[in-house]
Amino acid sequence: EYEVSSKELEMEKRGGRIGPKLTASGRLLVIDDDDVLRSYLRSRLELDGYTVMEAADVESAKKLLREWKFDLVMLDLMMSPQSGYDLFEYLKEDATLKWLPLIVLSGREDLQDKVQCFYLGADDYVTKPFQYEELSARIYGLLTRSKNVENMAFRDPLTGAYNRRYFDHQFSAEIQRVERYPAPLSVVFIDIDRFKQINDAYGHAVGDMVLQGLAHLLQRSVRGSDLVARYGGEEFVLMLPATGGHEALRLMEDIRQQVHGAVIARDEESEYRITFSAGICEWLPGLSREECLNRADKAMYDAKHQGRNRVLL
Ligand code: GH3
Ligand code: MG
Ligand code: MG
Ligand code: MG
Repeated sequence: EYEVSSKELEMEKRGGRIGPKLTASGRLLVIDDDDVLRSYLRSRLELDGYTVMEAADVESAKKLLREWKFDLVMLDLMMSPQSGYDLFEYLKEDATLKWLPLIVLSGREDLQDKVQCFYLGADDYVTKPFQYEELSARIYGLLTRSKNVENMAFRDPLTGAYNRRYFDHQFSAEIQRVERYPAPLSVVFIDIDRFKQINDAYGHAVGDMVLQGLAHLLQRSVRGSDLVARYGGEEFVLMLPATGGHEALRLMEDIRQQVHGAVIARDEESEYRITFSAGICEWLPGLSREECLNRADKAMYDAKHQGRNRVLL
């Protein structure tokens, strides 16, 4: 049974904490059948700045994992009717959940449980009762490391946009998801018009600034659930979940006009403007990731041939 340690209660009364004041953020999922523990953890984690969701059993945890994107999961082993091990299997089979940082919260000290959990892919194993400060520090460390690894593996260093590897992975996962739970899904292929002329006329550094400017504008113009990635040199792709082809066309037409009217980058010498051409493909059942992207790419080439600075569906 979980108990708050006397030291902790003492600290809480003083409103203090051992560790540094955190500016923590992230969405955490606490899965435990112990109501008291869950609500205690939730209130402490929320004070640290996290967003917290709770599940009391494996089925409701699965439901939340399908509906939300979490940064970290805390999982109790001893639950009924299904145990925490059942959720382990579920997480490891799903491409989008496989690498989700996972801390096991267990009442069992058995070596066998610990060893099994780490082989199954747990990042940490904390036994109950625990002191909140220690758990909080473990969460913070795990989140920081996983964000860093994610950034290095999945972000383009020049623009900060996601890279092609991440896009392909997420797009495949999204296709898997809409095959199971039907919903609209569109992708957009964007290519800057006559970008070579910018490099030739003003130099590579200005070209780089322009790429950064466009990436920022794209990121500002889409929803949080949309994905912006740099796919190649001066090519960007967007993944737009819950968005049909015509809605994507309206969005892209709006972005096209914004870019056409904007100063995308500036330095002491000058202000730089660009246009882009884009192609959209709405995913339909049976289309592979490659086929879908090829269609968007082909629509983009048609837009080029029709005179550039336009978007085609
Ligand atoms: P189009 O309208 O037909 O797309 O013409 P374009 O000039 O944009 O097309 P092209 O594919 O011929 O040229 C793309 C250029 O993008 C060539 C390459 O030098 C430049 N480029 C690719 N990656 C980078 C980069 O990271 N930084 C800079 N500054 N330029 C890049
Ligand atoms: Mg339990
Ligand atoms: Mg190109
Ligand atoms: Mg181009």
